[in-house]
Amino acid sequence: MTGAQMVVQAMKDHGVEHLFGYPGGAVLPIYDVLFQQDEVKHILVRHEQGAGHAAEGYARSTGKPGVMLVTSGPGATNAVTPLQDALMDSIPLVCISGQVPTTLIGSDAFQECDTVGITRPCTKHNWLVKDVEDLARILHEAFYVATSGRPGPVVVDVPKDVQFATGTYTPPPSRVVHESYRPRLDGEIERIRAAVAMLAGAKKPIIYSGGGVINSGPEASRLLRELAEVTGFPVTSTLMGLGAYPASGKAWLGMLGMHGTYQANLAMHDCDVMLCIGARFDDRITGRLDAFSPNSKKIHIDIDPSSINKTVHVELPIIGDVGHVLADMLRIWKEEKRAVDAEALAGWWKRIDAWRARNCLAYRQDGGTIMPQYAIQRLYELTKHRKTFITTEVGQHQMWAAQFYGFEEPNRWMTSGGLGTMGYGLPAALGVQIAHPDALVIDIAGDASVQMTMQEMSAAVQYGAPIKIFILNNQYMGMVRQWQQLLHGNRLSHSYSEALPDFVKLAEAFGGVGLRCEKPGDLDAAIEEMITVDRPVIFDCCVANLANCFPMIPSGKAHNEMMLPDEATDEAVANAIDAKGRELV
Ligand SMILES: Cc1cc2nc3c(=O)[nH]c(=O)nc-3n(C[C@H](O)[C@H](O)[C@H](O)COP(=O)(O)OP(=O)(O)OC[C@H]3O[C@@H](n4cnc5c(N)ncnc54)[C@H](O)[C@@H]3O)c2cc1C
Ligand SMILES: Cc1ncc(C[n+]2csc(CCOP(=O)(O)OP(=O)(O)O)c2C)c(N)n1
Repeated sequence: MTGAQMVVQAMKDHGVEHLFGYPGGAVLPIYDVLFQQDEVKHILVRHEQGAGHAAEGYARSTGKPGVMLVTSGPGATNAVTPLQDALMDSIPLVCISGQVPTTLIGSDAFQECDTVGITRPCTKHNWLVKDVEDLARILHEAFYVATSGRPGPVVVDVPKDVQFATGTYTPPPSRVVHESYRPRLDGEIERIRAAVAMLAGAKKPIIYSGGGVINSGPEASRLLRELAEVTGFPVTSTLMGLGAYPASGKAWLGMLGMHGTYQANLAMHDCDVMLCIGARFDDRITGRLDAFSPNSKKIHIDIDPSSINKTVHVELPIIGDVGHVLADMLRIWKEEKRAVDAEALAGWWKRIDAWRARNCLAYRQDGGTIMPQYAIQRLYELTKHRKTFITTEVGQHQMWAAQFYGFEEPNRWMTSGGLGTMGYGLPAALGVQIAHPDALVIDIAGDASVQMTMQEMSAAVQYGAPIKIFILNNQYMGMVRQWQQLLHGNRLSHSYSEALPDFVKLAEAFGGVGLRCEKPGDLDAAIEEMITVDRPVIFDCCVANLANCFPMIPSGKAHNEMMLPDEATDEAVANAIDAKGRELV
């Protein structure tokens, strides 16, 4: 086989049905092989960043690896953002890049860049293939590394002469045993036993779950629900873990962290035993580290040993896969006939309910302007009975989506958490829709973010992917404006979205459908119309310009120093002045 044929054969052997890519000189041999087969379907994006985010959406919504193909030089450098995004959010991504011929490497050849050098810090692992005889082994290893243990992105850089060369293709081994990389799945039983004892003795427990539960697969979510049921413990989750425990579940406290709920953050602050499941104590969660949950003993289940004690010291680490560890934990709980301290737990729930009564997500929908929170609530009510997937861009809309859209199942929520990449949501929606052609796929967007990868509307139209881009249009980089208002003396430096395009006309120019809604009373009908249109839609939802997203823990502050809606500085909002000296109301 030629190297190019091996690349495509390996994809088939690893069950790849869709590939997101963009051609160029250094990958033409691979494109030629793709042309001559129809098992692997190639989705032509409009920018390599779009290929990466589409592959991420595809991966997150299916549990399978996302695959992308890019050319050398600018193709590879355009892939850097999604690679780093996937690294931070633990998404399995296999990126095949073309490279200049081996004889030209290092000569400043046309479209040459040091792809392995550039992508080394933003991949879990990467390879430059110098000999066609190594190619099959490396491709199989790449799929293994991307999908096993803590998932992540990998790059296989294939010079053009290696794509033309012929060699022997070996199919993937039935079981990969890697010399040095062997992630541990089962947790140490004695530690799990100790964790069970700690949980049974808890008086003010909390379950803090994260993206690792989603990564582990649907069985892990089922076990999390069972653990919450068996113990009656309250559950909160990070942004990345939403849906693993249902938003309608009786133990649900809402998301925690910077824009998390009052009850979730105060319960984290005051708990005596914290069970962290597949989460990584991110700084949006901990706030001021020395004030983070000062009186609790912490148990941390994580597949990646480097996540343990990275920022927060834990008393009881358990290294292993969430699904495996929770199965053992529940088995031991039952075998040992463990029971919770019911009286203490009832008292703890009473306190939590008092915090909940603070109604921290309250907002007022009166007057003729659509409040962004109301728009998400209506979107949720009108789509919750369907098979709906939500992606987002980055900003206030992302946080309102996390707060007001109720996720009942895992793998339905795709957002850029770690890197916070504006421009993620539209291509991610394309990837999700390609994987789930019959589902309703909505990108909850901001007017600024959506312009970063808007060109992928063209790909959506080409592939008949009827994604819905639901823009909360506040004419601002709202999240930036919010920080400027609250933390930078109200100086709104360059956060006003000047010269916005007419999103309705833009949708039409792409061959999609454009809808606009300006009044709360028209919202339901407009959303219904968006849902029923079987084409890509851009929905321009004009919302209150100066609404802020609360609760908010300003960075570097402690959980109990949260800002709540009615404590917001109304004066600051009223006296806002933008970079051009305009007064804003
Ligand atoms: C504007 C903005 C605001 C934000 N505000 C918030 C906020 O208010 N609240 C919030 O929660 N986040 C917020 N985030 C997201 C935040 O930055 C982090 O991305 C997020 O908190 C990390 O989630 P996580 O801890 O679940 O970790 P992930 O990044 O999902 O990492 C998963 C962890 O689980 C482990 N793991 C992976 N697979 C397995 C497995 N199979 N078994 C066991 N362990 C596994 C990994 O090793 C890792 O440690 C915000 C982001 C943005 C852009
Ligand atoms: C690529 C990139 N550049 C800059 C930022 C910093 N940033 C975070 S939120 C935000 C504003 C987002 O505005 P918009 O998309 O309109 O959403 P809103 O906050 O108004 O809902 C910016 C600039 C980022 N996250 N990503």
